[in-house]
Amino acid sequence: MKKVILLLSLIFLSACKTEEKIQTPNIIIIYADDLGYGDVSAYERGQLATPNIDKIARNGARFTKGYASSATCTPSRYALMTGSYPWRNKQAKISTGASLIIDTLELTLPKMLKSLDYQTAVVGKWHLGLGNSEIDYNKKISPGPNEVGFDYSFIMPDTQDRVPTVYIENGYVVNLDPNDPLEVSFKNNFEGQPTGKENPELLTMNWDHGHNGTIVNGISRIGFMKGGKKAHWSDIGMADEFLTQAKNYINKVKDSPFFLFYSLQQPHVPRTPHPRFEGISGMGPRGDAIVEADWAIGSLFSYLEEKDLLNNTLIIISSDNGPVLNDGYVDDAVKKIGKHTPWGNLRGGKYSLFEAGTRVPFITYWKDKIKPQVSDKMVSQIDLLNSIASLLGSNTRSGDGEDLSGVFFKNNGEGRTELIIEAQSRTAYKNEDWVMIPPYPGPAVSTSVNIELGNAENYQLYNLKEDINQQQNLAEKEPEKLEKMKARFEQLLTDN
Ligand code: NG6
Ligand code: CA
Repeated sequence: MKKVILLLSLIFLSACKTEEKIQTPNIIIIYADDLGYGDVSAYERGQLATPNIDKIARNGARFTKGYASSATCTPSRYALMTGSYPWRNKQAKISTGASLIIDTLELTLPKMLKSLDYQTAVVGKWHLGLGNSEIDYNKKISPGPNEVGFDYSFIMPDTQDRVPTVYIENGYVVNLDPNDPLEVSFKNNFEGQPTGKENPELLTMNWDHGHNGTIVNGISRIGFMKGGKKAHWSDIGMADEFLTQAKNYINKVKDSPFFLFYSLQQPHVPRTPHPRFEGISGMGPRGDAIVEADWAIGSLFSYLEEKDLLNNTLIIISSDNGPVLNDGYVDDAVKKIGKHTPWGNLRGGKYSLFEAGTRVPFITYWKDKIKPQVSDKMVSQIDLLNSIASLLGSNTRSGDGEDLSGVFFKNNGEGRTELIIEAQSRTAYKNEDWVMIPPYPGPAVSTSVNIELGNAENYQLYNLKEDINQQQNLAEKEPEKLEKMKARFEQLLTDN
């Protein structure tokens, strides 16, 4: 009898072990664009309601110290995709058109997942560059997402405020009529093409700074563009388009494990929520666009439920950088903000080395696997590659990421002790509750966007535990701490 019990328990144990080993959940990273720490109501800091994100947050792990690598989009995306610090790559700056900034030989999250037989796709904003130097949009555009690990791509190439205003599917401009070739330039206008600068009477949304190039759908953009009329996207239809593409992809590949990078354009400028969301937030288009994004996330979640995929799908929600109100268009974001605080209780915003630049909403959800929890462990998007690899039993690791699979997916373990954050090529160093910002030239406040950038003549040192809003510079009071942090920071910057 004892032998039988022993045998049975051995079988049971090995079954458990095997089960643990072969976990291959679908993985969906939902990545918002410029969504602030206080924009998600689960963070209990602002006035907006995001019930769908909240539902996922309440039933998963919600991180209060979750960081994007950078305070702007391209470098954060680079870090998320490669697990490498963006300041190591000189090209990892806000990208405009050419070229692809991920080397096709570089390790990426989708490549790692492909090695484990995942199907991989990106739907939505790309903004990691395309092609090599010049792009001919009338031919296959390569290299791009498909050359760095994605089996399928349906993307907005850069940002909603940049030309070309077309979608690209697996390297080809969608709906392009060969008789109406698409030409793009970031230097000169094409003859006879109206611009926001010269033809403000054609605009339905006024520009405030920059953004006065070619007009598409009544909105002038960064850069110039001619032709390709049939291919122009509908700004108000963008959320629906990305959602439909995401669902179609899931439906197509649902029988094998898949990775979907669902990269939303909201609430980046120009904010163009579908008319059914217009006025819904009372905060103008920025608030409405966030409500629209929240709706899209809810719709995707329901779709997973409907297709019986929810049990086996790991969902990660975050944002590429902190919030900004006026990012170049006059759209009521400032006027109608009321008591809402997109930056939560943090200082700064997009472009800033202060906390609100990089500390963003960060949620992991896996039904019945991740227990509901609010975690104050320090985590960064740069860690997702290594952590997902570890969860799936892969030995692949990037150089700069940490394996935080416990913290992210198992409600256990420790977070990071240190992290370098970046904002427009400037870097700062965090260690536990401390953050040290080196001196940088340049304005303390960017007047165009009205955000404190973190620039100062002297070193800044803050203790976030006691001073989350970074009001007390302790650099003079704590010289030893400052020196220690400076030394470690220098060491990290020079180590490879
Ligand atoms: C800036 C744009 C800003 C936005 C940003 C990129 C101007 C004056 N400002 O250069 O509007 O497009 O680039 O944002 O052109 S990000 O979230 O994609 O990094
Ligand atoms: Ca962004």
